[in-house]
Amino acid sequence: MNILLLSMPDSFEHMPPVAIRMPNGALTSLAGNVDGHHRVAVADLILRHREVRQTIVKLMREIAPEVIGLSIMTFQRRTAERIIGLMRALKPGLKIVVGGYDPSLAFEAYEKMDVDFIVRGEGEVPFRELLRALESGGSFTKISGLSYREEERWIHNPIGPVHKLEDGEIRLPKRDARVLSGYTLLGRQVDVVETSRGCTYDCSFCSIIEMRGRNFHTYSFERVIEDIRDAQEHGARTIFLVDDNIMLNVKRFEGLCRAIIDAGLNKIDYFVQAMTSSIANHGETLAPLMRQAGFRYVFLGIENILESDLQFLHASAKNTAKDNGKNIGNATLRAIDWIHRNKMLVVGGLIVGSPDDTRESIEKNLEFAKRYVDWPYIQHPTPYPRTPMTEQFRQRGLIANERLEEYDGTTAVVRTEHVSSDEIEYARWKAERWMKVRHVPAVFRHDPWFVATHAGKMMAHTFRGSTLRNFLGLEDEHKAFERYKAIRRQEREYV
Ligand code: B12
Ligand code: SF4
Repeated sequence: MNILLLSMPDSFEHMPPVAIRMPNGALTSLAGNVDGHHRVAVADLILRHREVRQTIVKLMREIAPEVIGLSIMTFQRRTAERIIGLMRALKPGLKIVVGGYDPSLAFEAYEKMDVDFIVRGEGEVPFRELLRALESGGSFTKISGLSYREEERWIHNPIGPVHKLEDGEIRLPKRDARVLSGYTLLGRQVDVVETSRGCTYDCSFCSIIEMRGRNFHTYSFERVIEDIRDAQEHGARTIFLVDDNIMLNVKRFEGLCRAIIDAGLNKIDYFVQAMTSSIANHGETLAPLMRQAGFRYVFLGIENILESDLQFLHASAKNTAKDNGKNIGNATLRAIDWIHRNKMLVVGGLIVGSPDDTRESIEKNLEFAKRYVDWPYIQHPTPYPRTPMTEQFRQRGLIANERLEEYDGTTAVVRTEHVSSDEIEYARWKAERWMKVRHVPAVFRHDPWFVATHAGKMMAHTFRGSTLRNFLGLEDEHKAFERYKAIRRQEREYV
C-alpha cells in the first residue's frame, strides 16, 4: 500500500522555523516498522509551513496514498482538522489514521472528526497490524490501542503493555522515507535519535504518565550507535536525543557517552534534555564525559526556582541536590555550574504562571534566567489533556483560554490567583527577547556563516511587533506586545 505520514506545520515561539526545523521521530519509526512491501513517505510539514496546502496537494498527487497518518500535538489539533478536511476533499476514499499525544489523550475530540482510526499510545506495532488488517480485510478487534468505528459507534481497544525496546521489538527508523528536505538547527542539519522511552517521575504538567505509565525502557547501545550513524549518513551534524528522561539512569547515560566516543561519533553536536538533580549530583564525572562525547546544549528542566512552585508542579524531587545522600536544596545552580565548567550551554526550561504565582515570584524566575541561562526556554503552565495539572487549574477556575491552537507553551492560557494571563505573558515576552539577543555571540563563534546570513531574520522574528519608537522609549511596550500577539494569531493560520 502507499502510505503518507505527516507531522504538523505548527511551531511555537522558541522553535522559529527560520532557525529550527526538526524532524518528527515518531513518523520515521513508524515507517521503519511497517511490513517491507509498503511504500511509505514521511513529510514533516514544518519544512513547508508557509505552503501547506500546495505541499499536500502535490504529495497526494505524487504519492497517491491509500492510507494517511498524522502525528498531532494538542496545539496542532485545529490545523490537523483542516488538513484532514483538505485530504478528504482531494480523495474521499482515503483511510485516515491519527496518533501521537493529542489523539491518545483526547481521543474523544477525534471521534467527532472525519478520521477512520485513532492509535492511542505507542504506534509501531498497532500501526503495522492495522495495515495488515486493512490489506487482508481482517478484524481490528485484537489491535491494541486502536480506536475504530463500527456501525457509527467508536470501539476503543485496550492499550497493551508498552513496547519492549530491549528485545528488538522495534526496528530502526527509516529515514529514507522522508520526502521533504531542509531540517536545520542553527544552520546545521539536525536529526532526532531515541535511546530510551518513559519516565518514573510524575511532574504534574507532563503528559508522559497518562500516555504510558511510569516505566523506563532502553535500546541497546549497539542499536543507538547504529541509529546515530544512520542519521549521520543521512547528513545530520546535530542530533537531538528525544528521550523522555535519558538521565533517569545516570550510569547508563555515562556508558552511552563512552559508546559515542568509542564509535568516533563525538564530532556531532548533541542536544539533550536533562534533570537538574542528575547533573548536579553526578556532574563531576558526567559533565566532562558529556563534553567529550560532543554534547553542546543541555536543556535543563529547572521548571521553577521557588520551592512552592516546584511542589505545585510535582517537580521537587528531580530538582534536589544531595551531599553524602542528604538533600541540600535546589540543584539548579550546581547543575548549571557543571555544564558551564565543561563548556556546554544551558537551555533553561522554566515554567511561570502557576496558580499561586505573584508578580514578584514570576519576576524572580525571569531574573534568574537572565542571570544564569544561556538560552531561555520559558513557558507558561499549559493544561494539556489528562495531566494532573489541568484538573487543578480547572477546579480553581483559572483556565482563561480554551482555544487549543494557542496551547503552545508560550501563550499564557491560564491565570494565577493574583496575576492575569496577559500580564504573565507580557512579563515573559518582555524579558525573554533580550536574553535571546545576548546569546547571539555564542552562536556566532560556533556557526559564523549561519549568524552572518540569518541574524537579521532571527532578530526580526524575535522582535516582531516592535518598532524603533519602542526602542527609543517613545511608545508603551504594551502596544508592541499587542502587535506581536496579532502577528502570532495570523501565523497560526497554516491552512
Ligand atoms: C523531544 C520532544 C520535543 C522536542 C523535539 C520535537 C520533534 N520535532 O521531534 C522539542 C524540544 C523541539 C519539543 C518541542 C515542543 N514540545 Co515536545 N516533547 C518531546 C518529548 C520529550 C519526546 C517526543 C518524542 O519524540 N518521542 C519519541 C517518539 C518516537 O515517540 P512519540 O512522539 O510519543 O510517538 C509515538 C506515539 O505517540 C505514536 N505516534 C505518534 N505520532 C503518530 C502518528 C500516527 C499516524 C500513529 C499511528 C502513531 C503515532 O507512535 C509513536 C511511536 O511509538 C515529549 C514527551 C515528554 N516526555 O515530554 C514532549 C511533548 C511531545 N512535547 C510537548 C509540547 C507541548 C511541545 C511544545 C509545544 C512546547 C514544549 N513543551 O516545548 C514544543 C512544540 C514544538 C514545535 N512543533 O514547535 C508535549 C505535547 C503535549 C500535548 N498534549 O500535545 C509533550 C508530551 C511534553 C509534555 N508537555 O507533556 N518537544
Ligand atoms: S521528569 Fe521529565 S519526562 Fe519525567 S515526568 Fe517530569 S517532565 Fe515528564
